[in-house]
Amino acid sequence: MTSAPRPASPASSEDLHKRRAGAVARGVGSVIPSYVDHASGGTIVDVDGREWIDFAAGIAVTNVGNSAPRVVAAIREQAERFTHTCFMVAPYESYVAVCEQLNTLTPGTYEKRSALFNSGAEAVENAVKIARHVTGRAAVVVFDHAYHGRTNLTMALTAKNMPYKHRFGPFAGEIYRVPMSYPLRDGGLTGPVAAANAIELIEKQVGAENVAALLIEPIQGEGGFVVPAPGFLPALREWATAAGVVFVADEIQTGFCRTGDWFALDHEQVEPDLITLAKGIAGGLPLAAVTGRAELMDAVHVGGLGGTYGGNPIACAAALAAIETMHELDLPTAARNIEATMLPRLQTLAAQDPRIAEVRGRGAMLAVELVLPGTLTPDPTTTAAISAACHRLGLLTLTCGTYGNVLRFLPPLVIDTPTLTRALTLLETAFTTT
Ligand code: PLZ
Repeated sequence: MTSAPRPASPASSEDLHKRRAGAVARGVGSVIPSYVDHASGGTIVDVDGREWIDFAAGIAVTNVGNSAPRVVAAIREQAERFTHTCFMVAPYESYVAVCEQLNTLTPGTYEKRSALFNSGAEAVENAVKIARHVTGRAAVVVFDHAYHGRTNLTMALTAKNMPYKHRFGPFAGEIYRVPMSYPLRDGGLTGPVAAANAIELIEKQVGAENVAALLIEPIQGEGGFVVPAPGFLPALREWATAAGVVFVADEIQTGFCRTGDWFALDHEQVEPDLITLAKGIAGGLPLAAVTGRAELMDAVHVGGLGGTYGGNPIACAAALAAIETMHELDLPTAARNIEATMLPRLQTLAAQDPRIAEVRGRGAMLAVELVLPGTLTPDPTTTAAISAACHRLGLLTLTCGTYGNVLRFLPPLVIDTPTLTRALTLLETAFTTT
């Protein structure tokens, strides 16, 4: 799985950081000040020769690892044949093959169609377009703590102001936000009760007959790895069916084996009408998709969906190779094994450290939420300090959450057990020394 070592770049991270300040817009941030030289299935090596254990996977993208052998071979082979013709101009097989794969792999036993795009935000935008077109309705219901992207429509769908929305409005209209099932913070409401509360708000404040789509992350990503109580998603699914509302699952962060199933909805056997996909789909290349019921997807007029680069041939070749790798290495099981290794250690840590209010997540999408001991008051300061301590120790962690108080762990699913175990020891050290 390791890429051939290449000579490190002659520039140091410090040099590159200085060059960056004069070239790259300040609004684009980076978690660490180190610049990458190469990366593999569980580690990143920077230009200074320092190794980092990767608990970010490029924000849940490199599920098959960086430079996975099949992915690299497929990219190389496709790049030599042709790099771009635009599927809307001169189509090619790999686009069709990716759609066939997605139609088979995603939850839902009905006939499906797919369309390919470049980014998660673009997939979400298109899912909303399709739902509005099909229903002739305008309203879109989203949830507290949701994250769906940074474009104008998806900023409106995203909950958190800083850094995503601040002074970037006005935002798209007809977006309505309702409470998410968040067991730690909603008093432990059962899934069906939390769903009934959300549904009541929708019916009273929006009107079911005005709602085109209900859009939800089955486990919230940027919003804090919030896992809804069991029964929440099935109850919303049932209501959407009865109300003629398109149920859209945003599995951009949870998809492609991350949670121990191919998709997070598989866990409660919920079938979406549309599902948005990106991130893990193509082993690191930019590709995204909307997959869904054939009668919804096919309702849009010819030419109504598309884009210059959507389903670029190199990205499609990478996706086919990444999906083959997921099968070959049985990555759903790998994600469950990561959970089996990590969860007991995180729980032991939580039992010893009163700042950890909860350990949660599923598969290789795990997190701890930090509070002031004895309260539920979020503690973003300690969270940032512990994450920074991890970075000093060589463990690349990310934070998330509306309150910035969740430390999340997203290792590549191919990470080997010794590296994973070493990472947990570093994490424990970060907690005991911060
Ligand atoms: N939907 C559920 O997680 C992307 C964004 C990080 P794009 N999440 C990481 C950042 O700060 O920009 C995401 C997601 C869910 C949609 C998206 C958007 O996907 O590929 O970043 O557009």
